[in-house]
Amino acid sequence: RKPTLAVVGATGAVGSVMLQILSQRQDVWGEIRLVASARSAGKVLQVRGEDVVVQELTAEVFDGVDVAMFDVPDEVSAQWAPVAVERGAVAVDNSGAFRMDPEVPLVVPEVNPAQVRNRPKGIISNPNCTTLTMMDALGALHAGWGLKELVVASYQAASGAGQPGVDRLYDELEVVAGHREVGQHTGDVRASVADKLGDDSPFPAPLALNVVPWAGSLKDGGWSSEELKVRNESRKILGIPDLKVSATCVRVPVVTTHSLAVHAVFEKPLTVDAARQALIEAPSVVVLDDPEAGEWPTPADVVGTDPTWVGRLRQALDFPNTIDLFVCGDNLRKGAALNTAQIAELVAAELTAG
Ligand code: 11C
Repeated sequence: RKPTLAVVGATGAVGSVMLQILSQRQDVWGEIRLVASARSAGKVLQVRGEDVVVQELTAEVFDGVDVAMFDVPDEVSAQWAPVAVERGAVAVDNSGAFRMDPEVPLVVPEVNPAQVRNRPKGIISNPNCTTLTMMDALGALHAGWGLKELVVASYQAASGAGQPGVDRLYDELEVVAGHREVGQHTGDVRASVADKLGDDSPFPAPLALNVVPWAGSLKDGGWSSEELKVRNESRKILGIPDLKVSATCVRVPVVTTHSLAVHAVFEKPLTVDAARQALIEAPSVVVLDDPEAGEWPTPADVVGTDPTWVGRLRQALDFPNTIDLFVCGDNLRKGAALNTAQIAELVAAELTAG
């Protein structure tokens, strides 16, 4: 029997991409059950070319389910993932609710696949999309040279804040489009956007014609929750508890695809050529790095693709054993839905093998 899958949060920004991914990958699933809040129950969505009616999130919906994926806010996962486990499912959770729980593995299949089986609570976590965007590349380099320190700046897309983030960016762009006087005086972007759209935004400042040095909530010392996730999750996935990490997370007016400028320091001496070769050989990394030809990854070219794209590889001029690079990845695919699907497929293979 092929295992039964439940997709909880099927109607959200990540859920919608999940349905495409499930329709495109090798089909390891028997029934696929789509689940969402009462508000979305009854909607008809397409997966694997078939119409499927969305069911309401209840305990009973997990009866007979082998694997339940959660693409929902932290508090919904915190409440419902344990319910799915009680009903007999393995939960694969894409929220932040369980990621740092020592009894919950945090898995990137290209980096630490064996951790999938280490799940005493029946829950496996999927990392934050910003962390995940650089993990395949850093995992490959860490395997060769031992990662010691990481300094990163992110350039995060609006869809990291879900469909409301995407809608807000498009609405703001519509407000400023064609107004060539806007963006030249202090506060004029903020005033035009607020005038037309109000202040109720997922972002703490206008995103159109702007960059916003903030993602998540305020934590001690002025850090954002997103920056602390990058630090803590990188340490856990790579298995380097004392990895030195400093992150600055920034939102940019891109719809989908997160980018990061990475400064990575290694234990052993490495050359750019050797690092490039290791990245070329890494299964899910594509190196696009020809500055003479003006070739490097950009979100506009990467969106909708599966790999981690790496470019701008340089030996840091003033730091030994250090490589600087730029990485881009679709935050809804490898950054969220694809990685969750890959984890779920590892569990399916385990269940099918008996
Ligand atoms: C963003 N990375 O771009 C966040 C969204 O911990 O799963 C994902 C938050 C999380 O806003």
